[in-house]
Amino acid sequence: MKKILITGTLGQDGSNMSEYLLRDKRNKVYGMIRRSANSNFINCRGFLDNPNFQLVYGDLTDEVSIAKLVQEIQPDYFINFAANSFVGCSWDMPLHVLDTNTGGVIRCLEAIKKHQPNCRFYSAGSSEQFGDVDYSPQDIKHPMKPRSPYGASKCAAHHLVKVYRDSYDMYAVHGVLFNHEGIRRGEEFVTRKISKGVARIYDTIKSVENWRHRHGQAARVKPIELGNLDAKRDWSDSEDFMEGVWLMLNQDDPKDYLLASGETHSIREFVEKAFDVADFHGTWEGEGIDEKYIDKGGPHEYVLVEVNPDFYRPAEVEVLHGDPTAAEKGLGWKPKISFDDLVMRMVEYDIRQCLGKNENPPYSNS
Ligand code: F7E
Repeated sequence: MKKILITGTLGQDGSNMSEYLLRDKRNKVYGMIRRSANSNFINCRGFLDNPNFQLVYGDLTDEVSIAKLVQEIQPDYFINFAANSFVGCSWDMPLHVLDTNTGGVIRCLEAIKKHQPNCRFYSAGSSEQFGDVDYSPQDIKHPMKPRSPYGASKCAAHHLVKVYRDSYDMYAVHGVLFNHEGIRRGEEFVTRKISKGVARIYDTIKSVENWRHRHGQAARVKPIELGNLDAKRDWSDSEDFMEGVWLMLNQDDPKDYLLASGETHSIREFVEKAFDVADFHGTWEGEGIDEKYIDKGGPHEYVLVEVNPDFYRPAEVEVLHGDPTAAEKGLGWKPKISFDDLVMRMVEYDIRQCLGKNENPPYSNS
C-alpha cells in the first residue's frame, strides 16, 4: 500500500486530492487537520468513513507535530495543500502567511529529510508568484514578481524546494497552480462569492416573484458587492488539477510544472456567465466605483452587482494567463473541465443548496 500524508484536508484541494487517491484501494490517505473548536467537515463527508482514510492532527506552524507525523506514518508521499491561502488578507497578517506558507514548507522538508528521506514531497505553488507579469501566457520560466505577502511567501517556498532538492537529493516538487475553483471553494474567493451570490439572488427573486405575480411587487435584492472587476484570471476546476499534481509526484525525476487552463477571463465575464446560468441577463452601467450590473429584462429592474472599494487590494495582479503546454508534453496532463462548465457547475450546485437540497459537495471527476 502507498501511504500518502495530505495537509489541508478540509479545504478544497486537500479534500479533492484525498478523494482522487482513495479511488485506488492500494492507497492509504492520512488527512492532516488542525485542532479547532469548530472544524467544518463538509468537503470530507463523502470519505470520512472510508477505511483507507485516517484523520491525523498537526499544524504547519508546529514542527514537532509535522516531524511526529512523518516519523510515525513513514509516508511514501507528502502533499502539502495547507496554507494561509487568501491573498486578500495576506497584507493583514504577513508574518503568519510567511510562517505557514514558507516556514511550513521548511518544516515539512526537514521532517522528511530526517525521518523518511525517500518520501516524495509536493509543495503547492501559485500563479501569484508571477504577480506583475512581463508577458502572457506565463510559463514556468516567467520571473517571480509577486504583488502580495502571499505571492512572496510562495516564491520563497519555490526556491526552498529547489534548494532542498539540489542539496539533499530529495524528490521534492513545487507545482505552480493557476486559480482553481469548484463547489468546495471557500466563499472568500471571488468565484464562490459570485456563484453563492447568484444563487441567493435567484432564490430571493424567484420565491418573491411567485408571490409577486399576485401582488405586483418587486423582490428586495441585495446586490453582490465586488472589488476590481477588470482583473483577469486563468480559472480551472480544482478536480482537474489533482491528476496533474499526482503526475508531478510520479515522474522519473522531480521537475516543477505549471498547471493552467490556458485561457484568461475577467471577473466581469465570470459575473455575466454566472448570472446567465440562472437566466438573468444584465448590462453594465456606470464607471469605477459607481459601476453596476443591472437586469432590466423583467417587469422589475434589479441591481445584481455593485462595486465596493473595500474589496480592492493594496496591490493588484491585473492579469494571469498560464501556458499549460509543458505539462501536456512532460506529464501528459490536460484540463478537462471548461470555463463555462466550471461556472455552470458552481452556480447550479449553489442554487440547489439554496433550494434546500443540502447535499455534500460531490467529487465527480473520473
Ligand atoms: O481573487 C478580484 C481580486 O481571491 C481573484 C487563491 O487560491 O488563486 C487565488 O488567489 C481576483 C483578484 O483569488 C473581489 O482582486 C474582485 O484580482 O478569488 P481571489 P486570487 O487572489 O487570484 C491563486 C492562484 C492562489 O494561489 C490563491 O491561494 O478577483 N476580486 N472582487 C475579488 N476577489 C475577492 N476575493 N473578493 C471580491 O469581492
